[in-house]
Amino acid sequence: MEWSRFHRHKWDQATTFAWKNFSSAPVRRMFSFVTVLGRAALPEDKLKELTELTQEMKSSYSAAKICRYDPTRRRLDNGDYDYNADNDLDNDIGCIPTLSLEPHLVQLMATSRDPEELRYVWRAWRDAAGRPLRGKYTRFVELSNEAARLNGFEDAGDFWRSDYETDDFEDIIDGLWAELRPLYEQLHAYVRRKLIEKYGDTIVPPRGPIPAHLLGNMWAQTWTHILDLTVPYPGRPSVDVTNTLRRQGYSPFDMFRLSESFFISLGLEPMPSTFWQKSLLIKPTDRDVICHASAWDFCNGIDYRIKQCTQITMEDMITAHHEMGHIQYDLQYRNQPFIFRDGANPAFHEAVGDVLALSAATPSHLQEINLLANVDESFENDINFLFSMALDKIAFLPFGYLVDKWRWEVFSGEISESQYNSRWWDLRVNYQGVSAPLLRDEDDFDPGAKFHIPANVPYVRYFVSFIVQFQFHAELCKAAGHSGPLHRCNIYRSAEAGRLLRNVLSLGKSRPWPEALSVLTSGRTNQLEAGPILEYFEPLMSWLESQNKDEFIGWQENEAIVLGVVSSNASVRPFSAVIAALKSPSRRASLLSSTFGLRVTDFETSPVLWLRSDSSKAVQKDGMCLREPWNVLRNPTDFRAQKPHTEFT
Ligand code: D0W
Ligand code: ZN
Repeated sequence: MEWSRFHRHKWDQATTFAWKNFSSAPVRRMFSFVTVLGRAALPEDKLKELTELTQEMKSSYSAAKICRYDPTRRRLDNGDYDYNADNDLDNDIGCIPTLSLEPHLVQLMATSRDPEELRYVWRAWRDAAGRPLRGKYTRFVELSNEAARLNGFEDAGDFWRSDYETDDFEDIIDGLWAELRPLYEQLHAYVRRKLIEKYGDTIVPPRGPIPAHLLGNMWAQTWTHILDLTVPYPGRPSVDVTNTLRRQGYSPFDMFRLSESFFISLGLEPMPSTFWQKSLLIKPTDRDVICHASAWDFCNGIDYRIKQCTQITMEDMITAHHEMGHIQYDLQYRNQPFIFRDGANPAFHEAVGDVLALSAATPSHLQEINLLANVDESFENDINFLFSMALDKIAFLPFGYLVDKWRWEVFSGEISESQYNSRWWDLRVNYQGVSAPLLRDEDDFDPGAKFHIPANVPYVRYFVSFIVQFQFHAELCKAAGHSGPLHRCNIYRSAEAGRLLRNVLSLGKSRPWPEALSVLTSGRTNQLEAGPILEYFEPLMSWLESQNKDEFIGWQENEAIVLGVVSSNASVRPFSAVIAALKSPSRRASLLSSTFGLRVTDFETSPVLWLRSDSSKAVQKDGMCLREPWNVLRNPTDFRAQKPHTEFT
């Protein structure tokens, strides 16, 4: 509040200048940023409401817990869980929800291979985290739009997209996705076949979308945790070093030191001493904290921190690099004027740590730091490595795109409140080719079960980051004198690569991002390009195509399998959309007719059945540097100082 008054005061002052006529371009640029007020443009009561609403959604999400899976409960005659039983809450009787997303559910989704258990966890999380937020989100959308319009934007989505300073941003990312979709479809088809080998074609449809609970991740956003089920050439040294990290007794602290050493090897900045004193790297046991990893710039040139409930896994080791990349960027632009202390665009901020991790995760680097035994550079080992990278970098792309596609449409009103969930699933099916493993309806709010929705963090930055980080990788590799295939490049210890990266990062937001790209590429391009990521994965693309010769590429929505949902005695709440409920058209038709009283012909004409119900850094980032820096300083509980290292022994 105090901050927004201050911000508005600055804004009042700034707007009195005829700044558009100033001769100095950097100063004009400063004014163009300062004169956007954001949510502080709202009248005070609404500003308060919006701030509290976001806070409530975020803490509600972060506090969500579910019950342990109990295979003895609530089953139908056919052995299925009775998800649609009236007595939904029975599941909570005699059970205190104790499992939290981090670490329990993350780990369950990653390691369980029991489809019933996975489906239970998948559903319970959405019941606990998503559903309760629906009403709040509706109001949140209204207020966000109001704030955006007061700033002269069409709606909040328009406001968010303005971060990218280009008029045709949506066309650009649409074009990038079109270039990458063929690779995604090949990966999807291959993984689907492997899942059929594991779970059978009554659970995974050979020509349909993949059920979203089987991909090793709560949101099916990255698929690295099903590497064991899908690895191209089994019986070779695994490129997942989780076990080695544990065997070698790595602590969270060690993982961050490891990450730091990569930055230092490039001649970049070490973490300042306050970082090691004040970061929170282990989940505390005495209080609830927001476990979702984050990196913080306290904007005083001294205080930089990471908060991460670190587990000893390869995934968290990569995340450590990711978060430290944010801090490195913060450090690189700390001498810029206050208003330019930000990423060239939000995707650049997301890319820095990942760029280093592209090198750090190569088998040759993992050998160099003793996490992997000798791996020869055979074709099979290369494919295994590229495949594991694709489960991360390629699998993520459609999700990275659709989260904001959904929000943009919500903000613009194209998706109305009564369609929140069904339109979410339209996008999930169309872009990712995944389907809900059980009936969803408009009481559900599945988008809300993903952190960035309640926390109101824009998401398309990650989509763009996953593409631009390969542009960075290619250019830094060139600077490092790498020759040979791009996926084998490791820029460790390259002062030249470090210098180039520093040149780009130290600009902060002082120049429009195309100019930063120009610096990166020595003038070759100033555009986002899919070329480098496609080049990186080219050997895998060829391999997948040869493996998928007999596969159906893509997915048909009407082939989706939703198991254990429609039962003759199920009481079905009002819902707005069902995608083909059972696999066999005849069984489906008879069940639908017995359950819903629909005639079979309703179904035959359209295999996709739509039943309409009648009833039916951003905030945080700005919070630190631009909006409410004192807020956090007033509440230091999240960051209680921790004694480095001793906690780990
Ligand atoms: C910040 N943001 C948190 C956390 C969690 C990154 C995330 C996405 C993704 C796979 C004060 C403040 C910002 C940073 C800043 C956020 C993570 C794990 C990794 C997408 C998926 C992947 C990389 C990304 C997800 C982040 N600071 N990731 O807010 O300075 O702007 O801390 O949410 O490999 O869905 O998990 O981006 O660091
Ligand atoms: Zn990030």
